[in-house]
Amino acid sequence: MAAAAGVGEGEEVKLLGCWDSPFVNRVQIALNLKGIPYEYVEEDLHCKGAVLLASNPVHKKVPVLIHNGKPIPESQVILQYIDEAWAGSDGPSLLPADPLQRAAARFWAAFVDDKVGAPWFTILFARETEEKKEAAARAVAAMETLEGTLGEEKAFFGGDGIGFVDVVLGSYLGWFVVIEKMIGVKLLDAARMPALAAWAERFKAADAVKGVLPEDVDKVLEFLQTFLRNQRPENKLSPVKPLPPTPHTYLLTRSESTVVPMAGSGELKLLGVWTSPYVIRVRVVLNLKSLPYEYVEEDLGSRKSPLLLASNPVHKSVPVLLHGGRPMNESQIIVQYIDEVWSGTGVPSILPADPYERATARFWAAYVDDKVGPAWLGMVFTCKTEEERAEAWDRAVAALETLEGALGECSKGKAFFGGEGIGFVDIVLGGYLGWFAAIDKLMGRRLIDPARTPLLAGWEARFRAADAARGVVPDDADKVLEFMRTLLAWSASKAE
Ligand SMILES: N[C@@H](CCC(=O)N[C@@H](CS)C(=O)NCC(=O)O)C(=O)O
Repeated sequence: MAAAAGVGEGEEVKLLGCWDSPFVNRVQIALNLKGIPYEYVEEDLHCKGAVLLASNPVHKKVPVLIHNGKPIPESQVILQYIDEAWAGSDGPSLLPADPLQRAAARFWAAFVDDKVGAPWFTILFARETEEKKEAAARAVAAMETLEGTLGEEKAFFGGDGIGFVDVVLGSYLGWFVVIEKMIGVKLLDAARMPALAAWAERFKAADAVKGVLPEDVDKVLEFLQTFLRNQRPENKLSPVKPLPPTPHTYLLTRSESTVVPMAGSGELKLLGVWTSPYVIRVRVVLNLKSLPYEYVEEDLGSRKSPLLLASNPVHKSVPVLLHGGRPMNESQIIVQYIDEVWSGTGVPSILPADPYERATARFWAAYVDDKVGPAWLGMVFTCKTEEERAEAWDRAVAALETLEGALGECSKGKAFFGGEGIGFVDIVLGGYLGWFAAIDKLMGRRLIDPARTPLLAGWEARFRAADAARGVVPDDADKVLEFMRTLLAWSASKAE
């Protein structure tokens, strides 16, 4: 496709992909929208090329975008990178300029991969038809929520033109037809979801989309069958992991509502729970930016506040940040929102300015929630046996070892993942530290063991000592364990 004015000269853009992958297709659509010429390399996922393995050593998945030799994996990270690295192109912006609208777009894009993408994967790879159908029902419920979000008035989720959510959701459209043929379930039923059905037609007709999505249903089905037949145990596909479930079943064991006294305006309200890693992140970043906020401790057991239910109707989880009464949800998204609204001279930045460094930070932050989050939930709440708990421990340790390497690379010998100061990855990982100490006590071993991960051990001490973390990251492991036991007892009594 032709390059837009000023785009592409002297640039080397390569995309490692697989023709039927929605994650790859969305990157192709974004590059087309921006008018960025690129070289496309088709990967054989059963015999991955050396370049793919070297450029995405952590996940070994497509897509990987390689821009002037620098690799960027993970489709949603790539989309944001494209938007930021080619901000000056003639092509449209994927994310809106307004921080609140950006937060909303990020929220719905995450919702799509969590609630439509994860079931999509189960429909493809589960053995039993029953399991496939259950996953399809979950995806349909999510599509109905999206129908309500899109509404009648807008041509696209992005407004008049295709935006971030359109690209993320639209990339699954080719597969919807395949799924209908496979199990007879319509994920997008025009009778029940007229707005989405009309949206899908508009999306598929766009120049940037034409020729990208797989259209030949039988070819896709045949490719999938061959794929499943060839799947050798040592080369098993790793499933698309849903985002770790937000622990909205937390039971509150103490109630407090405080105004944290600090300089600045008073229009921020945070709904939280004191032990939640996700809430702690938001509190740390508010402290880093010296923003005063009202903190409201929620009772998440059976008495979620009406304000919480009204301001996070989709997940009903904390944290919720209300800024001038406008709510936003999901900790990583809230942290980016705060960073975007309160930026400028003298204010510490959470994400770096350089698009590639931003993509790297987003990649590692997603890694933490993908790998550390579920292991933490398992060890503390969901594992039923000692064996299961030991497996979750091993997964957490393996992830922390990978993060030890990431810390070395990102910090370039400085104190934090973010360099001299606390950055995005520091905040995301640091939110778990109170729980790590509690787990250490429970298991009689150290998760961040100075002998195994010396860099992380030094990092933990520095993070805990930072003004922004003090009083926010729990330092009393016994109290955290007491919280855990109360919660488990409450869950057990509910189950009886
Ligand atoms: N979260 C990733 C998912 C990418 C993904 O699952 N890619 C699949 C192809 S659809 C893959 O490369 N699988 C190879 C493997 O798991 O070994 C993204 O958004 O990029």
